[in-house]
Amino acid sequence: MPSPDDQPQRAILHVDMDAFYAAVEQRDDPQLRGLPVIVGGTGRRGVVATASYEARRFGVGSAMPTAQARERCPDGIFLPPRMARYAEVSAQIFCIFREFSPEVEGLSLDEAFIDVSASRKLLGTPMAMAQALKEKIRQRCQLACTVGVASNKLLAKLASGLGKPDGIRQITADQASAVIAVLPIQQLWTVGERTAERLQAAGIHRIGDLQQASATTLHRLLGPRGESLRRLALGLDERPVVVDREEKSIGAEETFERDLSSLDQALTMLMRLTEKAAARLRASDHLAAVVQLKLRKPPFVTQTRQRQLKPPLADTALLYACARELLETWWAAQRRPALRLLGVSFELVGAQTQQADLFGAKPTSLSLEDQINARFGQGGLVHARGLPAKFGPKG
Ligand code: TTP
Ligand code: MG
Repeated sequence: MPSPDDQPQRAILHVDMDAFYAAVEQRDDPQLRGLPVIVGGTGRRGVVATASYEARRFGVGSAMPTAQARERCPDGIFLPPRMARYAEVSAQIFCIFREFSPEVEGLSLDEAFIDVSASRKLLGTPMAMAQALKEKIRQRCQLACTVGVASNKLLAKLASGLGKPDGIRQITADQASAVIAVLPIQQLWTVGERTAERLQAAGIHRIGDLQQASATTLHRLLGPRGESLRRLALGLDERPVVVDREEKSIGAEETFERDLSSLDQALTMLMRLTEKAAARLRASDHLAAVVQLKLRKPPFVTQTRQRQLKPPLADTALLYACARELLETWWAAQRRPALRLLGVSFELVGAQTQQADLFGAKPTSLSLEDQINARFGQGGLVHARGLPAKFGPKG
């Protein structure tokens, strides 16, 4: 088998929308253009999802508590996220990505790798494609993005980071190790917080320090991973662009203004979340193979509990029964049980294969419950458990 080095160089684009949620808000409401717009949780414990570049000048950024963002940017315009709208715009930009190649790997709503190696004959150089892609997104969606251009995913992503905002940045293979040497090690793919701490303790702060470190040092610090990290530091990365897998999980979660401290409250919330997630599960024509709970207790400890479902299913009552058992077991094991956040999610398997329609009739994936909810809005028909205590059953 020829080594990757013998193969013709690949051409990979990494596209990332600029200040995505905030940019969509500014596009939809022209009065917001040019203003510091901050999208995120607006409640007491809200966290910033993103800030427009105007707001970033005040030091506001993703993951910052909203309260702190208000202090830094008192004249900011604070908006709650409109996820459905961002998902819609995301679908539009992904359609544009696929005009350049079918090899698109989405990383989030606003970010993807595109392997355009085979498109060069038809569409020109990778730089020309990056230019055309930006132009199409600007014309059709009135949004700005940044494109990184390189011969692998690692460099393409670092390139887009360097080109932000509203830019195109190419890192060629021969410039690679010099260009990325100055970047902090945290920007290198696979370097998380713990690895970074270990490396920093040994005086390795920048990617350049990693390039210089001896194989023995890296092996001592990171074991066999040391060598693969050194290759990444040199800008070498053979990972293929993996065309989008299907959605793997569906869920719903909520952060509470005040911690939930009674089991009854928690179960009511659990029913509501299960109902929401189960409706989405059935609409997507999938069954749940695993139920997972996400439990965050004060101050900020997040745990998960899960159970496999055999056979996989999509019935709200059965999913709730399973989720309820998980919650009750968790609750009983806590010294002072309280929840700051509760989430329920399902790992998916395709439904069609599981529910073959023997008679050739068009299968309807929506239960009566979902059809009523689709017709009258979510919440038209809910299980009594999910209603406020006044309406719901006891226990
Ligand atoms: P990013 O691409 O990381 O950020 P961005 O698009 O807002 O800004 P830029 O790329 O120009 O730096 O994330 C995309 C969206 O994901 C962002 O608009 C909001 C959301 N998001 C969160 O909700 N929480 C986070 O902590 C981050 C980083 C992003
Ligand atoms: Mg972005």
